[in-house]
Amino acid sequence: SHAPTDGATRELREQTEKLLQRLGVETPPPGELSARTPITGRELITLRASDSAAVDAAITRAATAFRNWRTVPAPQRAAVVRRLAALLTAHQDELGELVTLEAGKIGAEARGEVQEMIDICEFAIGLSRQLYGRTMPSERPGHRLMETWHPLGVVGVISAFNFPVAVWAWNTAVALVCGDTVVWKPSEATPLTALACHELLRRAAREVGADPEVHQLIQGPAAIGEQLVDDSRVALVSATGSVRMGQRVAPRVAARFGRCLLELGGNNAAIVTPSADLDLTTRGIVFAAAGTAGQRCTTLRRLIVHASVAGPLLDRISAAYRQLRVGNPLDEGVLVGPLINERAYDGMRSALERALADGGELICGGERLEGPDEDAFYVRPALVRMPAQTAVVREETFAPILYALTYHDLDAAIELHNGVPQGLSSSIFTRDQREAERFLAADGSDCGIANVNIGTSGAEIGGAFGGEKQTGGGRESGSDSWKTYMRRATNTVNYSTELPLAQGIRFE
Ligand code: UN1
Repeated sequence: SHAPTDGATRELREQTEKLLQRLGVETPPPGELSARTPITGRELITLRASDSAAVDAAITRAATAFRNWRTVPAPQRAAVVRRLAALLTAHQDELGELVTLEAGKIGAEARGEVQEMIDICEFAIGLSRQLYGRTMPSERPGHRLMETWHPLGVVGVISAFNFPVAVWAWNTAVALVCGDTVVWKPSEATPLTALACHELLRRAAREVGADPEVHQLIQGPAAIGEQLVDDSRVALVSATGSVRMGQRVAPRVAARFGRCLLELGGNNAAIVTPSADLDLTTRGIVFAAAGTAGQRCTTLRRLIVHASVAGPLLDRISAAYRQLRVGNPLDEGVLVGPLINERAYDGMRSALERALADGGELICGGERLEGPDEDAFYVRPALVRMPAQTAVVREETFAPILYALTYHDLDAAIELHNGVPQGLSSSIFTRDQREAERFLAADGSDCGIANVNIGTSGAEIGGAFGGEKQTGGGRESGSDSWKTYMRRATNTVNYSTELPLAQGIRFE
């Protein structure tokens, strides 16, 4: 009988409706799209998917809004983002709770995700006065040579379930101050947090007298996103998700000479050297590998540990794993919530089977826990010692599996580290400066993010976020990622009465 879960789901439904109301979202009309909670695996509410005409209309509205938005001075555009930050601050707990309900994140991480949104808003507000172009010395007298950054156009944002709101904010806060308008296609698994963000942003725009049409939301399956990918009015497609998704998106955007920003899979590793502080290392590893139930693109998936410290380190990690509370993310003290759905669980199970068939030794975890319902998937994070970096280790399995490999020589460790198709995040734990610097050098980690004495996940918004190889090469969030959201013009201005030609050419 499903009676207990039905009761639990009913409560979660009521909680969801209350949260949506408090976030200013009207209950959407029912439809074919199912908003579920991984806490019980059951449906919360249904809503309508956008059809092809609705997607087209959304792109049209965004393209129309762009014509005016691009002429609004950037510091004035920032007013919308400033107001959004205020609304997010006021609603941090409510939006965080909705993230917990929809994505299954524990409260601290869900609130942290909203914090990341507020942080990127602040970054974007400051950025609005720093969209700097350079001035270069002209080779000609009486001439000025400079570059100007202009708004790019409509940005299509495709985001994933695991960071349902922060990744949207990275893109949207920056795109808006850059003078772009946005059409957002969130993950099918997280339509409600998307509704809430959309509503907060439109409210922010209205409250500061800006055009709310600068942001459009479309909801539904992958085909909806594909329409965005193929529409030549969408100047930039910023897509976060699997390598497979990126492989579908990139050639299609390239075929129409659009711009892509891809943030795809990671298969992040940490090298632990003999001098590492094992207490600090253990804490860093446990958060990075087991946090968010292993469902971050920055999750630590591979451990490359010096043979001399492998025993004590793996002991410490497995002791910590045994203490981890796995369960309902709404409960105080729980550190690991559910997997998003059954497919994620199947992926984990089959990866573990393959790892064991390859000669892997399961040190701890990996088992499914008794959840509130057969539709909910709670697992204990797994630690597996591998004899070699086999095919399954080189793949990204979006679940909490940490593969441990040993090494004797740092060069070989770096080879192993880089010997996967993905290149997002990486860490070295060491107290030896030579080893740390080697890891960060040109012949060290080949990832977009390389850390020393901290884990692979939990990056701050101030740095550029993204990675190399199959991770897709894009950079979002801080640093100079804004340049991807703008177009550059090189300007030569002649303020003399002569017309000297470059390269000393005479044409008379
Ligand atoms: C993601 O998993 O897609 O660095 C983004 C982190 C977070 C962002 C992760 N700040 O783990």
